[in-house]
Amino acid sequence: MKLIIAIVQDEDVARLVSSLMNEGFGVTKLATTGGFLRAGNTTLLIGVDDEKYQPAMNVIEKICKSRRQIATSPSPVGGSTGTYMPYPIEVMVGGAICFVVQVEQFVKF
Ligand code: 2BA
Repeated sequence: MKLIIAIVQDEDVARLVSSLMNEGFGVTKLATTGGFLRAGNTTLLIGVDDEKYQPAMNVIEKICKSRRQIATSPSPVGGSTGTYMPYPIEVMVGGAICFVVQVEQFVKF
């Protein structure tokens, strides 16, 4: 069994969760925040049997789009004594960032 930890943009979540559920996958949704943009995103935990791993990844790949986002530059970490001038930056976010880990044990009580 594998656990897919997928960080996706909020815009893609409704369609992605529906598609995964329709195909019989179990999904847990967490509200998360990106460290760079400090904007909301969503992390999905999807536990899958090994033979269902690739079909699940195919659904994620099909639905999650990459998008350009204009954001204000994050404020410097660590504080500063001078004046800080935020400036707009463009970044390409997504489609989805996926971490895949082998599950040692799956127990349901
Ligand atoms: P954020 O950290 O808010 O990053 C949003 C987007 O900003 C990233 O998109 C990337 O294009 C850009 N970015 C991130 N760090 C940057 C930096 N130091 N300098 C310049 N640009 C930077 P994605 O790569 O698609 O990442 C989307 C979200 O996935 C991230 O949101 C973060 O929440 C998560 N993520 C990405 N890589 C991760 C990692 N290695 N570990 C944990 N979470 C990660």
